[in-house]
Amino acid sequence: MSFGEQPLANALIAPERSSEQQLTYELAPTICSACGLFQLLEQPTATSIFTRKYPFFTSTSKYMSNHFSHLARDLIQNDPTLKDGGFVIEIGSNDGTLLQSFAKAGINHLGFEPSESVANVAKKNGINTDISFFNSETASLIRQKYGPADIILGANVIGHIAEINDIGSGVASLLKDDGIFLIEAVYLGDMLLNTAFDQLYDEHVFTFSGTAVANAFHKHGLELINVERQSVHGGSMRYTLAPLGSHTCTAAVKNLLDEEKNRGLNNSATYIEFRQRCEAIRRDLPLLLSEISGMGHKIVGYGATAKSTTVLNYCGLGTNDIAWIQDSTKAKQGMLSPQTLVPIVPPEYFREVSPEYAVLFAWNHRDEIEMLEREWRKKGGKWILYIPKVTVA
Ligand code: DWN
Ligand code: SAH
Repeated sequence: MSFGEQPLANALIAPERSSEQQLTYELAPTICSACGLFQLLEQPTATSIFTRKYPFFTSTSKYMSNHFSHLARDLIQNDPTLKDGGFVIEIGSNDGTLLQSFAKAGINHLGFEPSESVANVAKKNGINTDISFFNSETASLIRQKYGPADIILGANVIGHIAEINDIGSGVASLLKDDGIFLIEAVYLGDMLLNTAFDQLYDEHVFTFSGTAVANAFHKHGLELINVERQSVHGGSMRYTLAPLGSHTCTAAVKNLLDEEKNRGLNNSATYIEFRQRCEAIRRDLPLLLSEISGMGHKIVGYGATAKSTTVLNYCGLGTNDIAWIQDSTKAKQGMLSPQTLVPIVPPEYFREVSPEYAVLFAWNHRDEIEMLEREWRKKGGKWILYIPKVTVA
């Protein structure tokens, strides 16, 4: 299916450059019937996406910071040798939110992070960070310099890298014989179930299922040994992989692969229904917005997410529909949304204006945001939701 021409989801525009032509590509996902890998047909280059201005900082969500500190705590508890000369590597370490727990525990660590904007924050906080893309070449340089890793982590990043086979061989060569490779990512099954089409954008080259992850890494000698559902980012999966035969495989893996077969994750009918539900949202959301603004109410956006770029461009929405978007990220404030040029403002402005309606583009962080915006809700502030379908709450 196609979501049309789209700009890069995080390519925010400085107001003085708003008349310049922006890079666009066709957002057209498909699924490989042989290996089950759900993927984008057209993929803009990684160097055009992950730049020195990349504006997404993991630490903007307290909930995500907690999630990652729990993950680190569990890994450290499960492997007491880590504190004794162990080595943890993170791919896509961003501002160091996850690695900081290992650093605090005195564990050798290294993050691969190509986007300078976020990597520099991690470095400033004392997190060892290599400002480069992880690939088989950089992996081999690190192995020569520091030796193999006990744990390689990749949260919301492995599906961002088009050269998945190069990643597989890089990870396999950098991991100890009894090491583990842990991936966390938005889960294809949840994306389909929730009609969360806004999880699709240039950075998400692949949206993983258990079946696809098992197939993709098996050919590099890595076996899927465990899977655990996570509630974060609207429904994610944690996949643990290890060198073939080094660990026992849990029943959860077989259960998930069976479930995916039964749910028809590899059947075209599943995707035809998904497309119909996406098209219903594309029809209903602009209608609801024009109805509400026709009654004289102000509508804004909440969270200048990567996801919002897909929604705005797919549904043909712009400044006539959404006055501005509030976002707590300093680097996003004062910028304009890609292609649609909606201004991004700080939270203080949201609270001052107290608009009647806000489209919740950061719907994956709803619990956290409801707590923050209690006062606004008490005053009658309403969310416009579009996932799993268009509603007012
Ligand atoms: O995979 C990816 C995920 C992890 O992060 C990346 N490819 C890009 C990015 O996607 P996103 O922009 O859709 O992520 P979030 O976490 O949904 O973005 C939330 C946005 O909302 C941030 O810009 C921060 C902002 N925010 C806010 O203004 N107030 C967030 C919270 C929690 C808040 O209270
Ligand atoms: N892991 C963090 C960040 C996710 S955003 C989290 O879960 O919140 C994706 C991050 O991966 C960005 O910071 C981006 O710069 C980085 N990235 C993209 N390609 C990469 C690669 N090949 N190697 C390492 N990091 C990469």
